[in-house]
Amino acid sequence: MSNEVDLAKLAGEAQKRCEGNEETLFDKIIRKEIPSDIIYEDDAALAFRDISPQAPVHFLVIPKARIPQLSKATDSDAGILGHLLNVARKCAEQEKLEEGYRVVINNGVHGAQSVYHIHVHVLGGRQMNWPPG
Ligand code: DGP
Repeated sequence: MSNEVDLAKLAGEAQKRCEGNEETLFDKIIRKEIPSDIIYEDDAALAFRDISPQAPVHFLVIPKARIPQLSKATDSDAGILGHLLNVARKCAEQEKLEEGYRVVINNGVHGAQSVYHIHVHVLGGRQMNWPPG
């Protein structure tokens, strides 16, 4: 199989996920069908440690009602999007990231998004570099 075909397949699969009709493993994490290290939960949001941490502290904040990605959000999602950032801030405080931290939302193929359930990455506990790769 050529590299172009592989890339096209990957893009097609990503596009399908972008439609937002498919569950992701984060829905299973919300329903506690997959174990995760949850650090915060309320009726609208969940925060849990990333399975593949890229910093001493690395957790994800997700809405319980799935929005597949930032570019699929609408103006009516402003409340939940704001809530995710508030949860990120409170969890960062709880995790004692007093020296600062990085907040990242990967969006779509060029953003290297791999799970199509919007999530806010919070990374801290070490000096971050800029620009990101
Ligand atoms: P992104 O590339 O922005 O879509 O990030 C998805 C993140 O989700 C990635 O950093 C790894 C994390 N992740 C994937 N599967 C699991 C899982 O089963 N449990 C947890 N805790 N994190 C996961």
